[in-house]
Amino acid sequence: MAHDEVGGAGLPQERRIVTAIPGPRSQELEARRKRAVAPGVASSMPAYVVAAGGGILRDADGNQIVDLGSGIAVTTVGNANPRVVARAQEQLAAFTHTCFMVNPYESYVEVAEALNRLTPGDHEKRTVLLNSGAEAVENAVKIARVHTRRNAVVVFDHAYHGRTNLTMAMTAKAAPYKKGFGPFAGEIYRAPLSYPFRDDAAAGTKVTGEEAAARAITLIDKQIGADDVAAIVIEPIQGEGGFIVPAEGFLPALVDYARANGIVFVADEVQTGFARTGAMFASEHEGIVPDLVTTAKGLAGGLPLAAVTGRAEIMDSVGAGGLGGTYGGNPAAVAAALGAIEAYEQDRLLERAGAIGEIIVRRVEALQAKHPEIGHVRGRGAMQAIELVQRDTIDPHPELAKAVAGHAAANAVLVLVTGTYGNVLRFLPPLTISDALLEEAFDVLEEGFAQALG
Ligand code: PLZ
Repeated sequence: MAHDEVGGAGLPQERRIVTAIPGPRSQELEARRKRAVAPGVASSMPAYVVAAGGGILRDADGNQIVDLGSGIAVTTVGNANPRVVARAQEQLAAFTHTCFMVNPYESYVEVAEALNRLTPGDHEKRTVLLNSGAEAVENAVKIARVHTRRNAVVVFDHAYHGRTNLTMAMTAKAAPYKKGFGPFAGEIYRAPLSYPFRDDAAAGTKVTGEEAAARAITLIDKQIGADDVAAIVIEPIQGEGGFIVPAEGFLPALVDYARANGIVFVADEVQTGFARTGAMFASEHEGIVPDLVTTAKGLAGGLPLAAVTGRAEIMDSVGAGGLGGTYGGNPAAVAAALGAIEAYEQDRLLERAGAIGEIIVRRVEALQAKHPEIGHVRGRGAMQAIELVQRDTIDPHPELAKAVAGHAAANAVLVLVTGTYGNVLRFLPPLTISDALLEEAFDVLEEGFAQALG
């Protein structure tokens, strides 16, 4: 392998366009994929990756793509981060699996201890390890139901919690996540979110977080009854929904309501967790202390691992054997998590997320001054997005999002489109991206806007 094909920290940090993207080798692979892989699994950018690290994805044709997606908020510590790779490799050579439910191992306990220490609140906590974000959310609901002996679960407009049967019911958007996949799990109730951009436009005035919370709480009281609610589950900043940051005060009001009514408050930090927002967890920005926190994505630097962490008295409600799964807390994944956690704590990544956020906001605000189609700039730290609208309205402009993302992809910049209306471009690079690459990526996006809007 040539030196510059080595991934991780060794990959040269430059954007390179060697062929059209996707190039001939990627196209060949794409043709094979069409015959072999179920079409239900789609890819944003069909450039096949051979190595990645820093802020770069290198494809099978030698193109080097600037990564503004982090594999959807996973490679926050950088792809193939040396701390992650070294720990996982060492573990793989020692043993690959025992099943924690058969024979335990220390590294699982260490990750649980770290999560208990790092998640918001200094109360006594326990953790269970799982494989995916959806599985973590499912388990949080199981735990809340056993603890409260209640059934109802409150979720929000624009929410994303996963693709399994229970979490599909909790996810808001029908196509492509739910359409045709029912019947869905029962006892899931959807409340209105605080969505400042659209709330304020609809009301013609600023809707406060407290007002938005009152709207949700009225619905819960009138349509479910607080006494029947096991859990309120919410992403502190919605991810797939379009990086929607609720108005200040919304989350604290919901937490107060949950606490006053014996409802378990679950923060789904699967996408927001681990330094992404400039704090270890997004809940911290509003000083809320959730009863349970679900994590995954950034937790293990790319290996599949997820967790539910929460108050000991809630977690202890489930008896032995009630939680688990064959692979939950797999040895290689927990070793990787220990490497990733070490990186979060020792490589000043919280600070880096803040600095990346400042660059992104500066660039997109300059763009917004030129293009009023950028209706809203929002986010925290290295989790930023722009919502695109038809000029002088709040009508979504998904075609513009697609055109700009398409221009970026053709020019070796990966940017992910999201949001209920498909009109949000989100920027969530690995925290190991250089300032120079980030600026260059925004030069490309700027061209994309100029080209699409003339
Ligand atoms: N909760 C808040 O963001 C995963 C999904 C992409 P899994 N988001 C990306 C897609 O199209 O499948 C997510 C999330 C929040 C839960 C999940 C689910 O996590 O690890 O994908 O199951």
